[in-house]
Amino acid sequence: MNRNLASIVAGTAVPGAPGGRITSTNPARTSQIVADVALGDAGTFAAAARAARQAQQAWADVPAPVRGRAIAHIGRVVEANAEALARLVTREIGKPYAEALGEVREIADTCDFFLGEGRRLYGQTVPSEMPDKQLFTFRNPVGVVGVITAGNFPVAVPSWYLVPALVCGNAVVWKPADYSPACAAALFELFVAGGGLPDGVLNLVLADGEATFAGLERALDEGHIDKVGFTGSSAVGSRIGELTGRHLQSACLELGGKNPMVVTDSAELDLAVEAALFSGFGTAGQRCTSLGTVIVHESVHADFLARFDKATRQAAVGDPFADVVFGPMLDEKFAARFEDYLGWIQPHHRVLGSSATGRITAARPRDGFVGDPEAGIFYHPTIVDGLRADDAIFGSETFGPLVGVMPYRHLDEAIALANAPGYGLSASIYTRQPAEVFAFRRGVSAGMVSVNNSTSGAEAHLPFGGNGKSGNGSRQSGQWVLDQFTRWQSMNWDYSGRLQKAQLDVAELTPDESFRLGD
Ligand code: UN1
Repeated sequence: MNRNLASIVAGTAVPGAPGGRITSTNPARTSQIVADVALGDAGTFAAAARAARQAQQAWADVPAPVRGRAIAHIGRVVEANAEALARLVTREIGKPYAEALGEVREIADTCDFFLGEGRRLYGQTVPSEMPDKQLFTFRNPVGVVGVITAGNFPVAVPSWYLVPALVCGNAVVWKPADYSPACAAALFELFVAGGGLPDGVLNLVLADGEATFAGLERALDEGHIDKVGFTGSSAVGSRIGELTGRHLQSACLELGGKNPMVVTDSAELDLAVEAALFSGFGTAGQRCTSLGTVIVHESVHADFLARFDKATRQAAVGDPFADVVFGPMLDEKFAARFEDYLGWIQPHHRVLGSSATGRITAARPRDGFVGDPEAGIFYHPTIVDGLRADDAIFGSETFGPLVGVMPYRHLDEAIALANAPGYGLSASIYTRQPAEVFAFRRGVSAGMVSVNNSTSGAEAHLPFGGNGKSGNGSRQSGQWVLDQFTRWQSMNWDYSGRLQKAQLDVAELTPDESFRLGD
């Protein structure tokens, strides 16, 4: 079914196509159109922020437990539509169907966590230093939240923003990736219908990147955006951080990763290989948590590499509705960028993992490919061994099915290599030695550390986020994200009937500090 989509502001589809028209196609079968899309422009984004501003106070006035009920209903309606939504994810961005179902599950998990938050959103009562005075803290919504998301997790990652933002009493303008508009429109409908959300509480803006940036700038100038949540590249994240910083705001930034996996000499190699395959090539290596470089102890380097090469050669690649490890690239623009990354391979590298590198075609076939490679945007999985610390492939995220491998001798050296690219999202270690686990945890710069587990597949209720080029230290998910979508307000209440001055009118006890116990 082909869909006609437009932005939705204050409950109404935006007429015309001020930002032009695009089509969204199936990357596994590029002749198949998934949606015709009328794009909005900067004005659409600014109008959506105005509509959200108008709707926000009434939404904040809805008692938090009732907002929590809305989240509960959204979770149930997402579950009831799980297969349809997962099928759409697979059709629009080519994520294998089993993974797409997992992605939908992550929305329900997020709703399950936050539905109870409507009944918590705890503040504190705090003792005062003076009598007949009481201190309190309250969580207030920040106001209007602008959410800008990538399309590699077109429904789960947006829910990480939308669910807590809404339960905390904020109104939202959501701008999804321009290559996953049909998934976005479906999720938007599930939220609005399932949650019974009043018009304007959640608004959808379909626009390209530049129009979004201009619209965000305008909305910030007009004072209609109070917080930005952004998931995407480090380059765009730093532009958004700069723009919001000028407005004295700190955005919630979830950016790229160059995620290392350290395989020590005590590692169970087959487990490490399975994890490298899943996190290196799952979603065709297009997760922010995808494995970047395997840093493997020199004594097991050759053995690990041989096993990893074998497993990668045997991995099923192709039709994402079949049982495959990975399907197509998300969109042509990611394929074009991936071609650039392949150009970073140097003569000193050894390339393994498939029968060829680059796009899978009749001339460059992949053994065991499932389906017709030329119908879509499919790439060979590529292992690049022999990385050096000054290689571009070592230092930068290479979004796509490419994993680097390099040896190390001492754990300190492995930790330094893990941190060297300057990202800090997810890092993993395979070892049987507790001392190595804790040395790694302490030394590695990542916000998320896995022990005997891959770099991807974070659970939806632990703090998610990174440091360095991976983000500005903000964390999503679980109780930690509440600090992104609320502001603490403190209140003191003096009922003594006089002006008691803090720090001045405070009773002092008189200790005897020279006191010593007798023998
Ligand atoms: C992302 O790629 O932006 O941990 C998020 C994982 C997923 C989320 C990835 N649960 O791999």
